[in-house]
Amino acid sequence: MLQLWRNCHVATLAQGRYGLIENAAILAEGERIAWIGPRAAQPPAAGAVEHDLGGAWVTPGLVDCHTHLVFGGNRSREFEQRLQGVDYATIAAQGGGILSTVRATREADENALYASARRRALRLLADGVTTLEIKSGYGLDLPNERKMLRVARRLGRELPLTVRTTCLAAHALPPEYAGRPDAYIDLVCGSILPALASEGLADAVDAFCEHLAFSPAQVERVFECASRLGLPVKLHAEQLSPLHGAALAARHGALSADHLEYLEEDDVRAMARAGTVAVLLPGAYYALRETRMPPVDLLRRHGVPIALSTDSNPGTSPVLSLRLMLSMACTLFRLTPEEALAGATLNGARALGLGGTHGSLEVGKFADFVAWDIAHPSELAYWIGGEPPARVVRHGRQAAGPVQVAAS
Ligand code: DI6
Ligand code: FE
Repeated sequence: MLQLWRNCHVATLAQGRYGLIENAAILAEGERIAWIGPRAAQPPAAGAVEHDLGGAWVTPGLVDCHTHLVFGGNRSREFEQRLQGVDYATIAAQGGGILSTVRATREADENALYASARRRALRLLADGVTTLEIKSGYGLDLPNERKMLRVARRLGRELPLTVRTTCLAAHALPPEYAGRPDAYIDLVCGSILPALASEGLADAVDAFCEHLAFSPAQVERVFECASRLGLPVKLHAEQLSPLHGAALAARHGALSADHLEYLEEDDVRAMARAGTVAVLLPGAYYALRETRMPPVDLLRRHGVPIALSTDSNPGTSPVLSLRLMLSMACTLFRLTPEEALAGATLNGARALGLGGTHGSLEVGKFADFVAWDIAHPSELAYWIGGEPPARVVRHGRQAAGPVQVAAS
C-alpha cells in the first residue's frame, strides 16, 4: 500500500544532523519510506492513501536503546532510604537494590510481569518511542532469565514496537552464589547464555562491570561466550568507578558501552577505533544524584557517536519518558538539542545494530516517525514534561495518537 503524509515539516536526522525540510512530504510503500523531501518536489503518488499532519514537525521514531523494562515490584521504599542518606552501594550490600527486584521478579509469573511491563511500554510508546531494547538481569537463573526475555519478546509481538532483547544474566550475583562469582559466571557461560541463544530469545549480551557486580576478567569470559554464540555485546561500564570496561567492550567490538561517567581518554580512543556507541543515561545520573559527568567533550573530539536512553529500571532510573532524557542530557551533560535528538534516534539505533534500517527518515528505512505539535525540533529538548506527540507511526501504521481519518 502506498501512503502519503503531507502538510508537515521534517527533521530527517540523516547523518545524525537535524536535516530540516520545511513543507515536506513522506511517501511510504508498505512498511518502508519510498520518498521524502520538499512537497514541491514530490513525485506523483496515484492511489496513495493521504494523511494530513496539520503542520506538525516529524522526527524519526525515538529509539530507547537501554532499558530494564521487565521487572517485579518497585523500589520506592529504597528511594526513601536513599533520600535519608543511605547510598546505592550500601543498600546493595544489605541485599536490597538489584537483589530485591530479583526476588520480586522470580516470584512474579509471566503474565503478571507482562501486564506491568506492557503498561510501561505503552507509556514510552505514547511519548514517541517506536524501537525499544529490553534487558533481562533480574532473574539470574535460567528459568527466570528466560521468563523475562519471553515477556520482552511478547511485548514486541503484541505492541506496535520493535523490541530488541538483551541477556544481562551477568547483572548481579544471585544470593545462591554469594561469595562464588566465578561459579556463577560458569553458569552464565555454560548454561544460561547457550540455552537462551538457542531458543532465539537474546539479540545481544550485556554485563555490569563494577566493583559491586562483575570484574573485567569475569566480563571478558561472558563476552567470549557471546562471541562463540554469535551474539553482539554491550556493557554497563564506568558508571561508579573507572574499571576500563568500556575499552574492554570496544576490544570485543561492542555495539555500545553505557553510563560512562568515569570514562577516560584511552577508553574513548578504544571506543572510537571500534565504532562502539557511547550510551549516556542522564536519568540514572539524576536519580543517584551523581556529580561526575560523562566526558562529552572527549567523545565529541574523538568522534564517538553519543546515544541517549532512559535506562528505565526500578532502582536507579524509574523513567518512562525518553523525551525527558533529551532535556536532562542538555541541562546536565551539556549536549546540544540536536545532539540529544540524534542520541534518541539514529545513534540509539546504531547502539542496537539497527542503524541501517531505523533511527532516521531516509528512503529504504522503516516508516517509523513521530508528529509533534511544535515550532522547531529544539522544543523536544526544551520542554520539561511538554506535550506528548500528536501521533506515532510505526512501519507505516498509526501506533499512537488520534484515530486517523484517511482522505484521498
Ligand atoms: N546499572 C543500572 O543503572 C541498572 N543496572 C545497572 O547495572 C540499575 C538496576 C537496578 O538498580 O535495579
Ligand atoms: Fe542499565
